[in-house]
Order: sequence, then structure tokens, then C-alpha cells
Amino acid sequence: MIGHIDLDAFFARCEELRNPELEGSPVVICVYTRGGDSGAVSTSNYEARELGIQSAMPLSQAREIADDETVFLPVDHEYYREKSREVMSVLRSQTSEVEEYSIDESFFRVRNSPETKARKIKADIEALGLSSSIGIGPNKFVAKMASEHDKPDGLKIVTDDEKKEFLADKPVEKIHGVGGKTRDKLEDIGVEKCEDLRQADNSLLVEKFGRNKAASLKSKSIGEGSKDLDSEERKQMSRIKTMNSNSSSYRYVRTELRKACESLHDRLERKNIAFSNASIIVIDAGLKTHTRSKKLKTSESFDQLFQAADSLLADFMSRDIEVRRIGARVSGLVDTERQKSLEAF
Ligand code: TTP
Ligand code: MG
Repeated sequence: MIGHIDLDAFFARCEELRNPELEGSPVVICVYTRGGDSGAVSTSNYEARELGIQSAMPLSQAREIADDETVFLPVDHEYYREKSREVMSVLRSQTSEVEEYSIDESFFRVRNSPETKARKIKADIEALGLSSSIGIGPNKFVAKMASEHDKPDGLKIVTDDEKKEFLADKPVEKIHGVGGKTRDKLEDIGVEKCEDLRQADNSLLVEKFGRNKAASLKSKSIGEGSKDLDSEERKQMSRIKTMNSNSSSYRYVRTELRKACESLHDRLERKNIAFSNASIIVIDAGLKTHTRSKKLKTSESFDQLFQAADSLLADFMSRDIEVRRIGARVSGLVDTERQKSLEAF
């Protein structure tokens, strides 16, 4: 099975840890913009959530509903990252296969005794002063839904037999990949819960979303999903083109590289992925593979990708080489849907 762990009120809990006097008071972590009072709520502890203060809320609104006890603090990513690393190393000491998914979430493989394993992980994390919720399921999708199920300090195990019933009442927007637009379109056709999605007319879904997305929605609605964990090394994507004929012309190879970048970028866009490293892969006439890489600012843009790849190519082609295949690769991948929800305000 697959486990998913999500820390409870993570940034806020970190602040309580370094300043125990905060415990019991509502705590709001803020992202300030333009230095002053404007900005948004990054997260809040459960006491602040009781008052209605939650992630992505404008600060002005949070201040209106806050009480006298409420403490507002600026985000301190550096410190949270340090805590996150401690958690990840606890996890790695307990299970060999881990996919770090965000600063406070990971997937991990569970081979046996799911409940014992989960309790042990939770206890070790508690010893670090943090609280976590764990979900275990037959795949990543169900595991993630399960970890949210009885947050905070939750532990929920959903077996393959139970998954359909477990998901039936869950709102469709909880499904990874269902953002605001998709949710609205689904609502238009009366689909609000996973159960509704199961019943929904297939041809109507295809008409609204296209064949691929319709199929993916249907399969999620019955709790299907991937069990593959992306380890860091695997977090890269590439596209390679074989040219019609070998060439040592920069201009010709560049045209093919552009096509490879286009196709790679399409795929990134479909999966909502940004990158922070671009490479070219050159396979020469003697079938030897050469790669050149460039570190970038995290980006989703085609121009960034192609410009980086092109400058690597220009440099590479300045020597005499006959190219047989040319490709582009990106790594340092970030799920932007997740990122956007983190930054949304
Ligand atoms: P979450 O796991 O979504 O939130 P959380 O850990 O604070 O609370 P929960 O108990 O519900 O899991 O996100 C992890 C951290 O990411 C969170 O502590 C702060 C940050 N974050 C933002 O900065 N903006 C956001 O909109 C969200 C949702 C999270
Ligand atoms: Mg969390």
C-alpha cells in the first residue's frame, strides 16, 4: 500500500515550537506584500481556524475576524525547511521508499502492518514536537484523500475494498487536478461528489473535457490511481527527436530542438509542472550521448526552456560534431497546481 503524510498546521506549529508561549492562542502566519499591512494568510493554527482564519485569506479580512489574543507572524521559510528536513529523515529511517511531495507532505511505500508503521511514524514525528496526519490506501490518490479525512492527528487506512465507499461523498474538487474551472464545469452538469462523477454520462464528460481528462476523472471517481513513487532522480522529463538525416548545421539541429522543446513543454503544461533545470541531449553520429545543463529560475515558460536549450546548443555546436538525435530535458520539477494553491491570495 501507499502512505501519505501531511503535517498539521505546519508553519504555525513550527512557530509554536520555537515559542511555546504561543500555544493555546490563535496564530496566523502571514505573507506580507508591499511591506505593509496588505498580504495573505499562509496558514493558521487550529485555534485561529476556529475563528474562521484560513490559508489564502487576505490579511485585512483575517485582522477583522481575529480576537485580542491572535498573534500574527511573518513566514520564515528557512526555519520551516529545516523542520521539514528533520521530518523527512525520520520518514526515511522508517521506510526505504519515500517521495517528498511538498514541504509538509510525503508519500511512502508500506509493505506490511500499515497501522503499526503509521503509528510509529506519527510517534517519531511527535517526538520532534510536530503533529501529523497519515492516510494509507491502495494508491497515492486514495492515500492523500485518507490523510485529510480525519485531520489533525489523523490516521485513516482505506483498503482496496473500501475505497469506493470511502470516496463516494468526497467533493470532486478534492481530486488532484480538479481546480476551480473544472469544478465549475462539473457543477454545471450536476456533479459535486465523486459518486455523482461515477454516475455521470460518459459522452457528456468527453464533450466537456475531452477524452483524456474525462477518462482520468472517471478513474479517479472509483479510486484508481498510481502507486509509483517519484524519487528525486526520476523527477525529470525529456523528449528526443531523431533527425531525418545527420547534421552538423546548428540552424537545422536548432529547428529540431525547438520541436523537442515544444512537445516537452506541452507535456509539462498538461501536468502543471514547472522546472528549474534545462538540458540538451545530443546523440552524435557515432551514437555517443552528450548532455549539457543549465540551472534556471523556476519557470513554466516555453521561451525560458527553449532559450536555455538553444544557448546550450549554440555553445555545443561550435565544435565540429554530427548530430543524429537531439533532445531536451528538464529537472528540478515542481507541481505548479500545488504551488499556486500555496501562493494563492
Ligand atoms: P497545508 O498542509 O495545506 O496546510 P497546513 O499544514 O498549515 O494545515 P493542515 O493541518 O490542514 O495540513 O500546507 C502546508 C504549509 O504550506 C502550510 O503550513 C503553510 C503553507 N501554505 C501556504 O503558504 N499557503 C496556502 O495557501 C496553503 C494551503 C499552505
Ligand atoms: Mg499540512
